[in-house]
Amino acid sequence: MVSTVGNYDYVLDWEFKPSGSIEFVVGLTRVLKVNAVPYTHIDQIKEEIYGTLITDNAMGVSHDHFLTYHLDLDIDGDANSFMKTYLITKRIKDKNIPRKSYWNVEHEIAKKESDAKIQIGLNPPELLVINPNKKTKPGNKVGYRLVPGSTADPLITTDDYPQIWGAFTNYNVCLTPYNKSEKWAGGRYVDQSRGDDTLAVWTEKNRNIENKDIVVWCTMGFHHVPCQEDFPMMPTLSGGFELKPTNFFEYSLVVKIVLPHHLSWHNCTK
Ligand SMILES: [Cu+2]
Repeated sequence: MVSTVGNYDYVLDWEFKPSGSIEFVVGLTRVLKVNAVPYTHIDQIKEEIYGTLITDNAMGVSHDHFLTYHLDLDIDGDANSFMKTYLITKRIKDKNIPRKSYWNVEHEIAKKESDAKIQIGLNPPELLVINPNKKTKPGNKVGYRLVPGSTADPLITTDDYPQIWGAFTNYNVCLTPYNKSEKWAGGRYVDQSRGDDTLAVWTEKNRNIENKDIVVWCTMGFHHVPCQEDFPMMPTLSGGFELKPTNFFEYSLVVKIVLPHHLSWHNCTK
């Protein structure tokens, strides 16, 4: 699928993998937006400019791209929960053990919308949507893990008007209970609004999201400092994220076990 916003084409694609994962990919391409400037060489520039001089009299403007996916997941039914799995470093206190530390996992179920606002950062928890009412044979709750790929945090301040309109980018992942009227993360009219109809405003209601029909909002971001190779036609800049089965299937889907036919070995006595 290709959708065009401004000068760009956004090529949106997704694919089921043999492992049971679902991969989402976005590619950005086409004509770079440029501003006319009087310069033909960077030595002539004595003021602050807001991009890169990419050819004579043309500046590629520094800018952002943010894309939010509205993922109305139903993992083996519509009553789901959002679980954060933290990887925790632990000290070993027993002096008789030569090792000093290990790590283990701690799970936390998000009860309210405020528990599920995620800024990925350097050491994020694993993010899963589980069905707390359905279990596998060993007793694990069935789930799919969201593996964010291209994330970016906004670089302008939260009191700046573009960021009030674009406040859905304040977090890389948000959760809401399903609501038919909440479909567009930036609201229906975006820059013609006062930012009062966005994902950021909806989540301030702090509704219960445990064991409910929930929606995952996954926001991808790209900060784009143009370079000469982007002009005039930009090579594709791509990123994506993945939904990965996690205790959803009873075994690995990439292992295909073929039962052997009966064999008789001439030199075998049994
Ligand atoms: Cu761009």
